[in-house]
Amino acid sequence: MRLVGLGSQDGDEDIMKITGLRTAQVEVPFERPIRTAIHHIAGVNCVLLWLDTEAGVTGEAYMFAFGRRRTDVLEAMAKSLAPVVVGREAADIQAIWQAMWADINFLGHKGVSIFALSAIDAALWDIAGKAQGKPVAQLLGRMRSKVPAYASEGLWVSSSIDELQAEAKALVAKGFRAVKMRFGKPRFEEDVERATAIREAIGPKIALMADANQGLSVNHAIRLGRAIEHLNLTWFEEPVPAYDLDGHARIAAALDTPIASGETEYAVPGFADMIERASADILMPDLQRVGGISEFMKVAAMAQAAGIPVSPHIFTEQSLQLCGAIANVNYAEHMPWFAPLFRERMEMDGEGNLLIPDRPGLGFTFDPEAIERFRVA
Ligand code: SMN
Ligand code: MG
Repeated sequence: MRLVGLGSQDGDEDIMKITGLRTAQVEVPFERPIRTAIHHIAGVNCVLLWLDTEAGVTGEAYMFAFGRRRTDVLEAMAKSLAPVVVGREAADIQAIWQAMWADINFLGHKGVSIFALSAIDAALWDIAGKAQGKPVAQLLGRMRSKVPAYASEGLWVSSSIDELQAEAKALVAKGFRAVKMRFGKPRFEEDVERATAIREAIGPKIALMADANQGLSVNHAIRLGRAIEHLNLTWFEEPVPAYDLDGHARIAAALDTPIASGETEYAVPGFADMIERASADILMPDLQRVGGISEFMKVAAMAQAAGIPVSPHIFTEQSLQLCGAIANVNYAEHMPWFAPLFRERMEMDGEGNLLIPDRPGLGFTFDPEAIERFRVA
């Protein structure tokens, strides 16, 4: 096998052509259904994506959504990009990214088209790492070997106050030093009560975040935010609809608690707008909406220039490589929903940090048995 270089070191000779793009759909059920301010969900549907190369190195990535109808659309979008990608040199990641960006212009640079572009970009970085036998974090330039993690797998709107306290304590007992709850009860006083109960259960030293999943109005969010300032939340996430950047900015200006947002934003132009309008104190790019590994690094650099930390939204396994390379990361989000798909397991140290794998590529590979078990026809 020839190693792929970051340019063709042997002149113009192609060294590793992409020979095919394959997809499969899987559905991974939750142990029990959950509720946020805007979701009622029982599992995640994923489109797994493989890019094959002539050298036999395969890049892997995935997209996800809630429900099969949506993943059908994502899968079709990814397949529509195959002609732009197949036949090209796998190391030409930036060139392929730009070709995809140009190709999706008619559908637009937000939404489904970016999901597919993002997964292909992530698979290309996986190929680059696997071909060189290096983790993606090392290709990007390593910053750290572990990252503080917050537990995102519990504290849903569907839990009672007793359940919230028990869940929060269980997460701390598992080793987390930070936990995220969800807001979204109709009366803001109820969310105050729930946050107070969790703070009481975990004590003052464990970090507490809260996510309203775009479910509130600006006034509701400001009232709620003022009533919980003393609980010392690490952040208050997506208080209002993600597109309401001015609403976010008004809330951020009114509160001392940092406002986090960005999981529903797309690519450099979207994040440039967020930064320009001071709509968040913390940016949370999501690997499948930001434009893959390549665009994530650009957004992180823009945030760094503006003095803003970033915290990757879910995609925990793959985003660990980004956490390994981005200076201004504050926390990784620990979400175990997708763990059953992979052969490798996420690992924590004894101090609430996730370890950044130093396996080649993105460091997590699809488990063929799991794919068969979860496959949807
Ligand atoms: C969230 C939303 C949708 C899917 C997973 C998680 C939530 C979060 O907003 O930030 O964890
Ligand atoms: Mg969120």
